[in-house]
Amino acid sequence: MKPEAVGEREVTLFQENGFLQIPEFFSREEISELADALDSTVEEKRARMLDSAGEVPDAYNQVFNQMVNLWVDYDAVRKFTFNPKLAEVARKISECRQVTLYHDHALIKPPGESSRETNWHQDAPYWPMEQIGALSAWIAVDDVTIDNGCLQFIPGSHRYGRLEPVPLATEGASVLKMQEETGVKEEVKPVTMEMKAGGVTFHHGCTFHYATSNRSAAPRRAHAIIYMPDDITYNGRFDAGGAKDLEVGKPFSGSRHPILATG
Ligand SMILES: O=C(O)CCC(=O)C(=O)O
Repeated sequence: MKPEAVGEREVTLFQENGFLQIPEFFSREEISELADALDSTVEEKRARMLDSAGEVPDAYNQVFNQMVNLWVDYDAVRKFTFNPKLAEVARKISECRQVTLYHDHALIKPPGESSRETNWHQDAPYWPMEQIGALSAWIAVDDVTIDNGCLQFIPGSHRYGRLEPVPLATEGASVLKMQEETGVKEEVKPVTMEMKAGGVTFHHGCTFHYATSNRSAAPRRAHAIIYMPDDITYNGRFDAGGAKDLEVGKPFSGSRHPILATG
């Protein structure tokens, strides 16, 4: 589907389900450019991070290797993070005037025996935002299937609002289990987002989502961008976008949080 064709039907789907899939958003040529960019930048950034901050816990790396804010240092990735069509779809489906970047991140799920599932979770509990409403675009850089860890969503789960964070490095932790323990009977009908490289899914920050471990022989590469609709303000917690000058209660702004689309 061409991004320009996103209209009322897709807006309604996103508002009702909390996610939207757009196959073939990027062409084969575009996605191989992003794949090359991720391959080189992720390695270089990892080496720099290890020098300055030490190792990320193994359990977390078995879920995925996450590289945040690649756009800041790498123009080849920035081109995708700032892609105006992607940002415009995020703006349209979240029905807002403009969207601002929170951060981008490469999410590489390693293959093999030690690969681990991405626990059922919501994103919003990890973000330093007063309001909910922020959303992610998740770009499949490889073909993704149930075997290598495509995303799965629970339709309508964004209506539960923001719950407690789920530890992603703890095996078996799950927002679904948490819901059960508090007496909420969730009708669990996950929808599986298999797609070819170049496809994109958008999900609301409160939508329950999950990915199996990567049982293939190659890494599962994805690049995700988090967008904040206009009314989102900073709540004072750690800003993974890297801004040092945000004011509590004020909208995210400044060079680390550029506006990516305006209606
Ligand atoms: O890539 C994954 O396995 C999980 C991605 C995710 O949780 C997200 O983009 O919010």
